[in-house]
Amino acid sequence: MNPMTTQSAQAIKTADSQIPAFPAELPPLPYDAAALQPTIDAETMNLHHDKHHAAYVNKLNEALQQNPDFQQMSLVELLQTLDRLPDSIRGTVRNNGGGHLNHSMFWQIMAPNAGGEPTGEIGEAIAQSFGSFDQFKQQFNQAGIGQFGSGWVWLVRDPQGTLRITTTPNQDNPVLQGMSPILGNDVWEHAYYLSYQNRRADYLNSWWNIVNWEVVNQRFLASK
Ligand code: MN3
Repeated sequence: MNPMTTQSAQAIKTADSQIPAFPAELPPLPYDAAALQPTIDAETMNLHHDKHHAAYVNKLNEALQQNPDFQQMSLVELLQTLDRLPDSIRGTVRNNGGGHLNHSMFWQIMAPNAGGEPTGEIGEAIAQSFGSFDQFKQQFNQAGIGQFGSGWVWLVRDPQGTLRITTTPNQDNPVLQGMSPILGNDVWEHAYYLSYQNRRADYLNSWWNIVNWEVVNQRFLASK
């Protein structure tokens, strides 16, 4: 048993624990593709959801099709026990299972007519942990800018219950490190390039205008 096994097998509390690994299903967007304009344009939303997320779902299903032993697990469980998977599908499951989990959260934590100051318990927790919402945003945006290449920037709850800002490469989800994702922004170029080109910082800054704090607060409560 390698040292990662003990850590990765530790059950974590997360709002995403009900998402099945198999069959993976593409959840519909909870709003119109144009609803998040001007922060995210409709073409980006359509490509991002209908092509990118759909591809993660399809590739995850293909990988698990021939591996019935892993079809009954939740997606979070599966990603927390990657070391049990056959070598032939481990990388595919990590990338596409992570992609499916990440994007399933992403659509939900955004909404039209949203943004503003965080409300509920998460608002208090952010102020307590980071000094203020503005300081939190600055640190989060800096981390997003600093993520080299494709990846995600996150607000997570660590196993000790502390709120932290982290980044992950590719489609890795914080559950791989035993952390519970509260909120995450996609900094792959496919998330912003049509409207923002290379200006990732502008995208990160604008994104706060569409964050659905009600859902983020529910995710925070579910992580406790
Ligand atoms: Mn994406």
